[in-house]
Amino acid sequence: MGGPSKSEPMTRPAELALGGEKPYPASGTTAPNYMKPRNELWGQIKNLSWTNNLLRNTKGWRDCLIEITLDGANLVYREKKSCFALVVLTPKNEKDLDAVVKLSQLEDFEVFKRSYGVNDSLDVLVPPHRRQLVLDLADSLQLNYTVKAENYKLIPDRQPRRRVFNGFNVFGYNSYSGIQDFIQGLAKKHSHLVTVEPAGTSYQGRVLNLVKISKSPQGNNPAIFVDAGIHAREWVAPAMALYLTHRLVLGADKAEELNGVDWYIMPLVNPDGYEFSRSSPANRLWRKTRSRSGLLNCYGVDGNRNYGFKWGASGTSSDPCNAETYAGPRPFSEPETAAVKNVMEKYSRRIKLYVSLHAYGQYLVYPWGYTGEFLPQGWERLDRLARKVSSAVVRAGGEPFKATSAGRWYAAAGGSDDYAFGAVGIPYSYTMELTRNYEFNFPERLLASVLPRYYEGFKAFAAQIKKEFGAKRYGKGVDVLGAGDDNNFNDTKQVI
Ligand code: 0X9
Ligand code: ZN
Repeated sequence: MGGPSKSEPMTRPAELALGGEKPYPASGTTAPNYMKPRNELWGQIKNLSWTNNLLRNTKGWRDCLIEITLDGANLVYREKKSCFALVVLTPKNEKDLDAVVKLSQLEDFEVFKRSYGVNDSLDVLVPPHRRQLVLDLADSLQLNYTVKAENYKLIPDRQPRRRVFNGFNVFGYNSYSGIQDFIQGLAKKHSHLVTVEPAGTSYQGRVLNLVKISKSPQGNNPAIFVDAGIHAREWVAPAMALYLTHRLVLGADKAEELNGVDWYIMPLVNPDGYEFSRSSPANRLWRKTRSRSGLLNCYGVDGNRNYGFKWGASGTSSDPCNAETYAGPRPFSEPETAAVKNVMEKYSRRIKLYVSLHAYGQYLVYPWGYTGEFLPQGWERLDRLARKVSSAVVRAGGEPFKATSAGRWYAAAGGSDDYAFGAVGIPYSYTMELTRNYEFNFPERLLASVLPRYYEGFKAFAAQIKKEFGAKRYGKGVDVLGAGDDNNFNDTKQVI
């Protein structure tokens, strides 16, 4: 049940016929599931990985199904109009939550966002031929769900451009080259304040730039390191990193957040994936890097599973061809994550705060990410600062963040936040998931209202770093947890 029917075309000939592209299975192969008992439905879903593999490996799979038929000896394929549905399931109690967590572990659809708890939704993108099955399952589990979009729209709405710089819009989604021009332009114009350092090269050869903003030529200040865009489709993240850069530089005269604190910003960690996600609506939801897996014709590693701290311990996949969370062949296999690691290590003595920008859901999470069972020693500090930042954003008119450990939301190892905290010893480390509605398609026209609100959060971050690690505190024997200290022992049992 649920697998491909015998009349379906074979994979191999189709691959050849399509010049290496693997085909979609024909639709309509799944029998209706009305009133099926719960266990049988779970069983069906688990058996579907064969079809799922095909779907995920096919170019444009998220766009629309392609129907393949045999016409004599030839394979004929055509696009169908039935597209993917965005299904939002909201647990109303602990029992629902259990079911939702279980459902999110299945592989037959793409999880956009996991649920953190009661009243926080699980968002999944469901292919047309699996929609009925998923909805039946939700019904049988008595889950509250909505089909938010019947045909999920992949094209973001675009706005007339308000240009503040050559080819670059500070409240827009910019190209890699536009971003490069902007950064280089800033460094040229504000050379006393901004330096651009090449920190590595992406798999496809794009330069990974690190922007340093500092008022202190001696370079003794505590530092904040912000990166963005490790996940290609999360466009609002690099937009925020660049807005942060813009504000720090343009407001440098008055900005308290630059007095006594240095900033290192890597605005686009995964430019290959980013450009791929910009290349066509069918590629809009690309998440990973673009490295090619050894012998296989499969692409990409989830950069946020590729860091070398508890690598592969939880929430990752080892299948390069079939998962959004493939951890890579080994830790730091990706030049992009190796570049971030090198920055962390090079400036480890001074970096007191690391923030990795992502989307979406309005979460501000801290280590551990690899486990939901334990919290690190001193987690209260991390939690307190997260709440301060959230309050600052709320005061500016923004939405609050859910502050928690990443692992309590869902456990996933190999994240940059755990590496910064656990391996490098950076005392404050966060993953910040920007925006809540619109999934990955946060409209460009709304950037002008949300980015300045988030900036207030960064002011709160800076204030804390200054207070705790600022110049006056050095030399007085103040006992603070500094970089190089090992944050990886004396874990505290998770208190939920
Ligand atoms: O799963 C992730 O990598 C992050 N969420 S996202 O939707 N942007 O993909 C959360 C990472 C939290 N940190 C760790 N699990 N270490
Ligand atoms: Zn992300």
